Amino acid sequence: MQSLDRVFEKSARSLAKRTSRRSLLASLGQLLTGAALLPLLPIDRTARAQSPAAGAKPTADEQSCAYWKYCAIDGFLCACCGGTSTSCPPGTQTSPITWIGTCHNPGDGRDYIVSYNDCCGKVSCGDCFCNRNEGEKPMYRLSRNNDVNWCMANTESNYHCSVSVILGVAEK
Ligand code: ABN
Repeated sequence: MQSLDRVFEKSARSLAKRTSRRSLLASLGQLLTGAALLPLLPIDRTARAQSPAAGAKPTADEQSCAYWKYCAIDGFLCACCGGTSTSCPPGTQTSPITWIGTCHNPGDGRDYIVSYNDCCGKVSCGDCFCNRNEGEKPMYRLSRNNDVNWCMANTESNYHCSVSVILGVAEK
């Protein structure tokens, strides 16, 4: 047992010699910042916006442009086009790149990070056009503008409609 204690003591002392408190705090800070920013990275979130489950029916809220989670959307609501607010209509593919917004849910008083994926591969749906654009900036700030066809990265680049997928709670 004593030898085990000695091994741990030795390795702890050697680690303490190699790292300062400041560098430890800096690494911890980097780790926390990285974890907080992870949901905002332009990573493939298509898994969250796949085809609707068999028999899935959109609610009246999902078909209304006034629904809180559509606060930053620009496009046709997939819930009116054969899909739901979170799933693309059958025969379309989800765009892997998206526009991200933050919407306030009056139901629980919290802000949520929402991803607006486009559904691609069919001509424009044409129903329930919804253009709310909260947080959008003019075209000269491309990454902050949502008037973009996110199907451009798909093999079928025709735009059909948009879904809105909640990614998480926005920390204040
Ligand atoms: N993201 C919706 C969209 C698609 C095509 C053109 C403008 C906006």
